[in-house]
Amino acid sequence: MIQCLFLRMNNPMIEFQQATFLISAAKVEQLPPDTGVEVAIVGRSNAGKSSVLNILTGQKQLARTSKTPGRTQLINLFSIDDKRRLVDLPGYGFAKVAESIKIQWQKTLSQYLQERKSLKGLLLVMDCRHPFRDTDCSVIDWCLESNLPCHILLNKADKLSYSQQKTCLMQAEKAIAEDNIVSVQLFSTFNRLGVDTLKKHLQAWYKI
Ligand SMILES: Nc1nc2c(ncn2[C@@H]2O[C@H](COP(=O)(O)OP(=O)(O)OP(=O)(O)O)[C@@H](O)[C@H]2O)c(=O)[nH]1
Ligand SMILES: [Mg+2]
Repeated sequence: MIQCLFLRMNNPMIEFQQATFLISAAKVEQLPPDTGVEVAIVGRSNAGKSSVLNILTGQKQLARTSKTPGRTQLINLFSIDDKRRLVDLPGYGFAKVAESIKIQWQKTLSQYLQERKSLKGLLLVMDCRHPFRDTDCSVIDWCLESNLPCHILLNKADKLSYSQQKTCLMQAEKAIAEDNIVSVQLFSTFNRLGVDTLKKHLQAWYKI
């Protein structure tokens, strides 16, 4: 009991619903000081990254969502408290973006991933109907090489039947050979499938 209390004092429940918008940055140089703990949401364009942030914080319009891929074009930061932040990153793999913007964005993304010391984990959002596309796999490989925890959300699970969901999860677990660095779960921002599991996962990452 005493041990339990001690653990809770050192790792208080994260109040995701208190999240507020902090800043939109076009470049890594514009980000706030690199202190505390940051968790970033990455994934292909239209996978549902901004929707994940909204469902997690219980605020429908905190991050802008859209049916048009490529909606999030800046690094959007949200503050949960004075030491913890969530980051909504622009999606990759959107074909209609001009080549020059794609190259610039890739540079910014890799600079952010490589240099940001407060980045303690990545939430990799995939559409469960089209998982593990090229850049997704590069992100996972990079996490393994850099020892950065990566938690995969197989989003839009509401589009699959129960048995399809089971198969999808099983195949994903096989593909990543789940270990301490990479983990995976089913998710749906439409019916809140997996929200509690995700919160528990983040609770560990946000421990200071
Ligand atoms: N069916 C279903 N649709 C979803 C789910 N999550 C998001 N969507 C829809 O997918 C579309 C894209 O969602 P966003 O959250 O804007 O996706 P994003 O990854 O932030 O997109 P970009 O910012 O363009 O990279 C929207 O129409 C959402 O309503 C889900 O769990 N199920
Ligand atoms: Mg978005």
